[in-house]
Amino acid sequence: MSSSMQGTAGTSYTDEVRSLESKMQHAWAASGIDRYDPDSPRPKRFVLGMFPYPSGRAHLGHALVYSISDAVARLSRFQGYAVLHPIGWDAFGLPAENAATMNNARPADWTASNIAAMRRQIEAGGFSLNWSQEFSTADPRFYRWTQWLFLKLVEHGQAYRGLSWVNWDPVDKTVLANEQVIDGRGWRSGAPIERRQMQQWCLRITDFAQALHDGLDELTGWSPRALSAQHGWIGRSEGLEIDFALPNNDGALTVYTTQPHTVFGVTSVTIAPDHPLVAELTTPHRRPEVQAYIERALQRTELERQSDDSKTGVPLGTDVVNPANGERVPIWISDYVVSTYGTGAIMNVPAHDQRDWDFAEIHGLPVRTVIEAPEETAPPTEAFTSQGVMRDSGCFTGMDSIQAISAVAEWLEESGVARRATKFRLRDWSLGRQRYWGAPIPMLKMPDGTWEGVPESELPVLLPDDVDFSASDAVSPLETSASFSPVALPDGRVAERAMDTMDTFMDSAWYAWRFLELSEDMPFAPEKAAAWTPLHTYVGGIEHATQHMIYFRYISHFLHSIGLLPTREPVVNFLDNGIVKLDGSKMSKSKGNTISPDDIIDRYGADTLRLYLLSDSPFDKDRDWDESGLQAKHRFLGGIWSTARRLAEIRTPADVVMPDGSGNRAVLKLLRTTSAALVRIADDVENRRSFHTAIARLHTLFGALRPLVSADLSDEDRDAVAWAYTQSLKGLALFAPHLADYAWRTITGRETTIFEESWPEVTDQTFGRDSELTIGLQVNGKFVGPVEVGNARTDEEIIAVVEAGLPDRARRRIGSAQVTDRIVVRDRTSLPRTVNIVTR
Ligand code: ANZ
Repeated sequence: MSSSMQGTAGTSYTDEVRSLESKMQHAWAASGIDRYDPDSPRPKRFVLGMFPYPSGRAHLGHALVYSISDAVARLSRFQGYAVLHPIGWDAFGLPAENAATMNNARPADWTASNIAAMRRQIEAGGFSLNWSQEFSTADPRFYRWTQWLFLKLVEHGQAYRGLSWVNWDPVDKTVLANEQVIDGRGWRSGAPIERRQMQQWCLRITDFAQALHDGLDELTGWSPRALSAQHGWIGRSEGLEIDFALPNNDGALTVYTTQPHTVFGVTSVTIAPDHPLVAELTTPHRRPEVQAYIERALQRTELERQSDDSKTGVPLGTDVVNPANGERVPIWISDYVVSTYGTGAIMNVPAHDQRDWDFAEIHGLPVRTVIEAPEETAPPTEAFTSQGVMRDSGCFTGMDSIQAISAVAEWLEESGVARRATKFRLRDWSLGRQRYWGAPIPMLKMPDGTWEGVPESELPVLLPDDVDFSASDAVSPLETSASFSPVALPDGRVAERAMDTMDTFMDSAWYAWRFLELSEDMPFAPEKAAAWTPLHTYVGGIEHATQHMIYFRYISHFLHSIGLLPTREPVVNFLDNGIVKLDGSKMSKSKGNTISPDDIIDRYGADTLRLYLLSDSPFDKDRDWDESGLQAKHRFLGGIWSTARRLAEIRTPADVVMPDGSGNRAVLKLLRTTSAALVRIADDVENRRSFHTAIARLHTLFGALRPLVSADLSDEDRDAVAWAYTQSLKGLALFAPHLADYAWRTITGRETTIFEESWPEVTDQTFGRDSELTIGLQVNGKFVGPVEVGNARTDEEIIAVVEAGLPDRARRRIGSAQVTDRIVVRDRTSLPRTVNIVTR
């Protein structure tokens, strides 16, 4: 056989790959193999990679996302599912608007040309996408339904106008998005940004906080890191609200705590700078200092305030009474207490809370220990936050601190000064954006000042064209349009339109369902949703594990509550991929360290790129770009390209049939290897989402096939090899579909695609089991010799075989010690390699 890259007529895989891939893509398009068949009688699967934002260029992250979704989609089709694997464009957003301001381009044109460029790039990847279902969220035929959804939210009491913080540019007199604030200054004016409160449209996602929290228990197909991000964002906490009486019996200040047992250690109470009682609780001589502090604090975002450890603050001059011991303690304000969580007021226990410790240290407040550390020696240098024994705590002194939590809580409750409370970190969703390139909020302000929804029949509320992006005195660009607002009502009155557009997270919170059906009459049909949802697999970066995935879940819960979706939870399996780095850092245009997928596809083909991106390490780990690894994948594929052609020379291309077995030991072994590998590859992709091990198995498998392709065999055995080869191509087809289909056609002589075939119905017993496995035996990690385990493969089988025939050397090593564990160690293709017997 010639060198791996050389074909018969002196051509090579590298020379041929571009035309081969484009031929396959044309054949797929012509045959309609990737058609979406909404009414298919087959079981259904909806597989989706997060839709791209059309920035202008697709990057390796996109290639990775669709390589993952495509592997799942293609395996599902082989397994007999009808598959929906669509793509669209998350087309609204600020960059289009910035381009409009800078280059005088229309956001719609800028976006459309970016979509056209990126569509070409993504098409070159050869993903089995349902392009028939493509849409852009900036298309009025889509955003009309985003507006419809908003009206549904209004109808069901989910939307309201509330105060929300915005970034105000005092020179341009406009609201800026967070991305437009650079080092605290406006991106165009350079002016220091002020934080201001403005009336905005908000959504009551907090109504669903408990349901969103509870739903997480169902999500067994999500990674622990994604679930923990969701838990953190929703932030459910159970605690106690405790009333600290104000002087002169003038009501109470209520604090929220999760550690009620520390109440005897309180040495001050701190409230948020924007707590409603600040003014009332500030004594006249403290007022100037308090006022100055509040002004400074409110210029900072909540995030800045909480991540900062300077722990500034000022006292208000008033005391409150600790209900546990009747002691008076001073009230402070500090910006590490946020007004939007709990009650916006906390009891400070410096001895047992590190933030309170730091605060007390800076401001010279006393520290009072009420939980004794088990081995206390020197005076503490930080807060003690573990379990211990209560002290100086009235009748609770001497009690274990964990038991004291509920004991103290009950006592305070019974005394009528406290109530149990459940709190969430989740805040309502402030939806309004003072931006142009988004879906206009379909609301009208009536002459009497009340708000009404635009009638459904008048949707969409179109974005106007007559907008001046350079006007620097408008809160929102829509205000510069003469055609947009006001509007004459049928009854002769005149109403003003809402001038804001929706946060683009609203588009991505429901877009998945639009793929089901691009209807003019409804957002999507409930029957289609009943048949196709929830998403079986959703692929995207872990950075979306909070915001997007929270909003997506919220809107799905909402749509379920009004009967439009069959399940609350939108996503069964969430595959959160890692990122592709260059020399250890994230690729970015601004750093100039990017690798273009186009360039790689040009040189090596899409199959090489796709196989490479999923090989070697788990898909959810970050990986460093390595050209030599890429070339190794290219050589591997080149080897398959030439052996497939070689097989077609030796054996006249013809259909393949599954053999019964073979009298030839090597061929029989190959059949066993092939069927076992295919079972594992399907399991890797379907259940373990372990694409890199599936690819490692393909390497082993094609390595075993190769020598047999040109071996001296009977016709029957050659046919058996051809069968094994073509079935292995189905495994390859999940990652390198072009070459797999090309090789399939070459070997079978068919004009039809491999993707019309089914996954082979084999088990790892189909050809009997290979009964020759030998593995290493260890005692306490020390090698004692090889053992024959015959055809045992599961942990239990292997341990049973090993125990039954324990070699003398192992017996001597174990001696009279007690065996505590037996561990089967597997290689990365999960074949057993070693058994380790562990003794006490
Ligand atoms: C007294 C105490 C003693 C606390 C102690 C902790 C340890 P999670 O679990 O996240 O809900 N807290 C309450 N409201 C706050 C607010 N608006 N801003 C900042 N901090 C606030 O956190 C609850 C704890 O966070 C509460 O329990 C309170 O401090 C603080 F040894 O109360 B703790």
